[in-house]
Amino acid sequence: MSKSLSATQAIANADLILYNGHFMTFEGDKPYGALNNAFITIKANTISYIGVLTDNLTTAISDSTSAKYDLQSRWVSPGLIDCHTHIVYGGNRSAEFEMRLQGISYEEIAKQGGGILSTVKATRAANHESLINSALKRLRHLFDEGVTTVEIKSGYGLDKDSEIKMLEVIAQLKDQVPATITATFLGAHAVPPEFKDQPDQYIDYLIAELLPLLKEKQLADCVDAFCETIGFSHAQVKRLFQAAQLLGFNLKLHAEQLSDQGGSELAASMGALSVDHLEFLSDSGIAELAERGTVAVLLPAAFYFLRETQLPPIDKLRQQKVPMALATDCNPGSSPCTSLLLVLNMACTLFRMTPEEALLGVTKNAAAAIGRQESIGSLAPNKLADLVIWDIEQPADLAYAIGANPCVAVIHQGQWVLDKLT
Ligand code: DI6
Ligand code: FE
Repeated sequence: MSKSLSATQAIANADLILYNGHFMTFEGDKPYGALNNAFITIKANTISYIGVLTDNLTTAISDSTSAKYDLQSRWVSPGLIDCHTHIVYGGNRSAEFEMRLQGISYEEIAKQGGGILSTVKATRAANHESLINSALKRLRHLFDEGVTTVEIKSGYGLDKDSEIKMLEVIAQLKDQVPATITATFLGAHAVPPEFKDQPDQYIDYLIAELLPLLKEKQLADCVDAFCETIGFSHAQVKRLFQAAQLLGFNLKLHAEQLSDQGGSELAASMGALSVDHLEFLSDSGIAELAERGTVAVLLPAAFYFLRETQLPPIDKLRQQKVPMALATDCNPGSSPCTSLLLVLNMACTLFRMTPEEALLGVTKNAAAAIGRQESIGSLAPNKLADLVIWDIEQPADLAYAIGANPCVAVIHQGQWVLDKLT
């Protein structure tokens, strides 16, 4: 880590200076970590300084030959982070949506071989190119709203070749998008037809055939699973996680979405980065998350789309100071959502989170949910320069408006990747 520069040194050495704006830093004790009438300097891909403007510094900025951008009192936030998506998949599930509108439940559709398994069929049949193209269309919506980091899970292949194909697609996307992508292996998303009624044998297969290969090819950062009656049991997840941990993978878990399986306690006790969904999280689960500092990732768009009624225990998570993150869960079955700004509004409206909690959930806490809190998620010297410029009057506007997109410009690792002003 480089040592911190003085303001005047940083201004003199900067590649880019944004000044005359307000910053949500998510550092320090103020709400949103707000810094008013401030500036930020960027050197290469990194923030070199952020601070309040004084007359002397304003003069230093106007004297400097660095590239400059007058924010004209706009707000700047860290690049938004969507820390839980299944954005790579084949096919389309709107017919299933229509079935649900006729009264057939998500679980019933899954039991009949629809649901996740219908996307598995379509994803297995799709080639790399078509998976990349359909994912890019969805990713563009996220980027257009200021998302600079996206976690993407596999889990619609469920055999060696197709899971590898999905992870290769995710790796290829990394080179094609103006954002950071992280990859998570979700082989234990559903039991594939080849292992029907043999979930233990499928877990054995994942442990023996897939995990070592993924390690060797470096195709995944994290290992995830779906711990649920229609997914995998506590014991099966534990076996998979033990093997994954031995190979050095970070852990995440879909837990307590439709019932309480004790998955959160298991994952937290094993040091998982996050547990996700959590509508049925128990008090002992909350205590374990608090003790381990595990991030609770809440997915209000899935809650909304499945018309769930059991709310995640937000008050208790808040009281126990469990870090809460938010994500789109973008997937074809339970959350066909490509708007992280809409998720902010849903988190406030449906879950009664505050706008500040919601914004922390897509910045600082989302960074922790993917193990990147050292480099992204807040605005501070030595962090990567991932920034969004917003045309808003105050930070809460981002969670308040429905269907608005006040994103004006985006910088990813020091580079302008979107600029709607020019
Ligand atoms: N929980 C979800 O909400 C998604 N996966 C999971 O484990 C749904 C995936 C799908 O229906 O395709
Ligand atoms: Fe999910």
